[in-house]
Amino acid sequence: MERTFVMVKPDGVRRGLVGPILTRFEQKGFKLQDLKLMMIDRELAEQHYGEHRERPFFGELVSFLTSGKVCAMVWEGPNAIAGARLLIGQTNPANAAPGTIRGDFALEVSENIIHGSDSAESAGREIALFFGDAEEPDIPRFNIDEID
Ligand code: RTP
Ligand code: MG
Repeated sequence: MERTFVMVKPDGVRRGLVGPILTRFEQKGFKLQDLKLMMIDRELAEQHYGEHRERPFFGELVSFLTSGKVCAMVWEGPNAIAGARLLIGQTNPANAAPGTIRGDFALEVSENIIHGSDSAESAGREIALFFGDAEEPDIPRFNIDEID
């Protein structure tokens, strides 16, 4: 069993695509482990996309990511990291196959709707970055892992 971090970017939230995206992941069979709608500050956006710091589009990417609410999620299932990337499709929506999220809902690389972790190392890092230590929730709640 594997966990991955997925995030609907501000363009996806603005366009009302959270529902259709949740549906695709649920229909595939992945299990939703955590979810929150949130604003990202500049520091979190820069940390999240730290590997692209030297790329020419980095400033634009960070501005875009902080331009509105995102929907951060953790999904679980066999091969969840690669499986989520298959549902998401190629980085540039112009090359993304129909049937994938980017292939069906987006036109341009700068507004490509959704993020998915690209490796086990990224997934662990990104889940910690966005959801912190699951053992210490900031709001008292039932332990969701004990509910089927
Ligand atoms: P993501 O991290 O958002 O899931 O996307 P990805 O793995 O498919 O692609 P990555 O190489 O990690 O790029 C991160 C985001 O940067 C923007 N980008 N712009 N203008 C460009 O050539 C360009 N290349 C990448 C995209 O928004 C991409 O999602
Ligand atoms: Mg990436």
